[in-house]
Amino acid sequence: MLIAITRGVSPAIQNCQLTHKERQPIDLELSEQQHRNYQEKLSVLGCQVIKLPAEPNLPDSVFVEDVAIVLDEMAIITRPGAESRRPEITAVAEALVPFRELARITYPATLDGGDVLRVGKSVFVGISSRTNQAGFEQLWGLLEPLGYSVTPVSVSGCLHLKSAVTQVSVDTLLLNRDWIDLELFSHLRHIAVHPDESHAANALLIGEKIIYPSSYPRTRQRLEVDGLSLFPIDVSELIKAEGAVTCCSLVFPS
Ligand code: CIR
Repeated sequence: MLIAITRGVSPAIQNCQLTHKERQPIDLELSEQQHRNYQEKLSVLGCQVIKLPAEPNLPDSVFVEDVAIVLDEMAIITRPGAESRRPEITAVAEALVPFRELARITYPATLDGGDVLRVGKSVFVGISSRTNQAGFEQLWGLLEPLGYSVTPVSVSGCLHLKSAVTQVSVDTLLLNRDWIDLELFSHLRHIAVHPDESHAANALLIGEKIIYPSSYPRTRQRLEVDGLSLFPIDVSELIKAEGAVTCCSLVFPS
């Protein structure tokens, strides 16, 4: 059984962190509806969805991916790079206690889960405006003894590593070549985002199905031509908050 931890959209989402996007009005009701649709998709794809309550004082707290990394062996509670996001860890850590032993990233390290891409036993860690070298080193210290290879990846031009590259099948990555050094991923197949859709590399793989934003039809076509099975979803309001589909859940086997 797969578990998916999610958290409701904060009524304060309008005050979210933004790094590469201009602030635009976010329709709260619509964002809540889109988020419910997202939870529904997770459920249809076989996840038991845990729905944490919205946090009125934590604008970015719907983006639970950034506060934990869940592996078979343990869950690692991060220390998010944006100070305003650090209180987000409390409720997610509590929700993870029944499932995993917890480890923690601590000062002076910063690490956002959006910067951590795991492909089998290979873990890639974006060094970004949110994740620092100490964050990489602490994660390496936890995972290397468990047999993972842990590789730093320089991220520029986008918020997180997973804004630039995500996994769409057991051996295939979806990526934006302008934001990522292809060399590091040369052992895997690649599908590039359509040049008109720079933000289209964030896809959420659940088993062999992909939850994918409907905002990127040209890249979607590339994925479908490759034989991949897509579940499109409108997350336009969450995209305005610089989020996408991986960031709204933590999915892991129970
Ligand atoms: C932030 O800047 O932290 C949020 N507004 C967006 C976080 C999105 N997280 C993710 O893609 N993993």
